[in-house]
Amino acid sequence: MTTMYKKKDFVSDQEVRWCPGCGDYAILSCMQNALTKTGTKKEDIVCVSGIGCSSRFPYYLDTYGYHTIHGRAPAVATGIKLANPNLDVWVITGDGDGLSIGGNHTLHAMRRNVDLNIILFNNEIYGLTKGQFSPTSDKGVKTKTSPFGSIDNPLIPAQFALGSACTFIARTVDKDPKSITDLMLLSHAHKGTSFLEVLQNCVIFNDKTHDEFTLRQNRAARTVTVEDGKPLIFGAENEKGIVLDRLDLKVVTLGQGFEEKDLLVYDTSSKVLANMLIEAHKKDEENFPLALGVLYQDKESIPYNELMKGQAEQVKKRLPEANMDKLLQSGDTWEIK
Ligand SMILES: Cc1ncc(C[n+]2csc(CCOP(=O)(O)OP(=O)(O)O)c2C)c(N)n1
Ligand code: SF4
Repeated sequence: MTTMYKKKDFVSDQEVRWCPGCGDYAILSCMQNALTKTGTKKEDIVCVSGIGCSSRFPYYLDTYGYHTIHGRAPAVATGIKLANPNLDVWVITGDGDGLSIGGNHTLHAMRRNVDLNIILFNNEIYGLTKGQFSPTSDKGVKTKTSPFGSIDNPLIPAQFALGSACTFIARTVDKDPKSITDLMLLSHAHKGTSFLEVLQNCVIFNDKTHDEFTLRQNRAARTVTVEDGKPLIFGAENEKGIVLDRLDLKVVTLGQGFEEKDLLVYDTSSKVLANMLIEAHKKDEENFPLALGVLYQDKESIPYNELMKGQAEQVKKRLPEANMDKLLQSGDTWEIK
């Protein structure tokens, strides 16, 4: 891979206005690192965001950037990519921005499979507006807008992406910079919409909410990192594994009737497996690990922008003499008097 830049080349001259200790800093730093490795020229990189603390990101990254309106970053980014498919377009959004007001826009960018890299910072709260619950907040959580405990079912971003026909879905945590950078690079390499969720800590309004999965000392026991062709194994001593038990997944302890060869081997091309892991964790969060890494990828994916270009070329060949004036005068026309 070509390395054209140093990390400092992607640091902007803007004063960072995130709270000290906010998880957003780690993600920004990983992005600055990742961009040194993509080989893309700075003038060909655009970072688009909506509204929220996370959406301040484009100011802090020294590339082209666009701080758009609440929830609409995927729509604006789609326009940018279709107008100039040579650009690397990154979308930065939060759980409130991308899944509440922007849920519709995120869904359609994904199902169309526009070649965008979406990074969703999931702190399970509205940070910028000072601590209201969001679509990913846990049931029962007490916030400024749920003083008696939220009665909403939380949305699981990776499952939303699976249901929206997204062709690349990954998940990681803000306390694992290597994994964030690696997954950003895999997102970038994917052709089509890539969706990377980062569990991010809001120190002010929802502190420690992901600690069970994000702290280094808990990660081995509480998460499983999936890899294509590798068995589902986890635990501080790699002593736990996941097996297929009829139509369900089950956690087992190695040496207690199960060996490594009995474990389920992950296949990133299987939506069924990705969904089973998500469902098993949802059903029994205490005992079933949270899956991290690339959960799903369609390696054959053809992005919308390529299909659009191909279709336009075909049509141009078929209709060489078409012109705008002729088009406007064609079909049913009315004269309004
Ligand atoms: C149309 C509109 N509705 C509501 C708001 C208020 N608002 C600003 S940011 C935000 C939520 C941001 O939450 P999230 O995306 O989770 O980002 P975070 O601040 O946590 O990074 C809301 C509701 C707005 N700016 N515009
Ligand atoms: S309010 Fe939360 S999400 Fe926003 S900058 Fe502060 S710590 Fe980060």
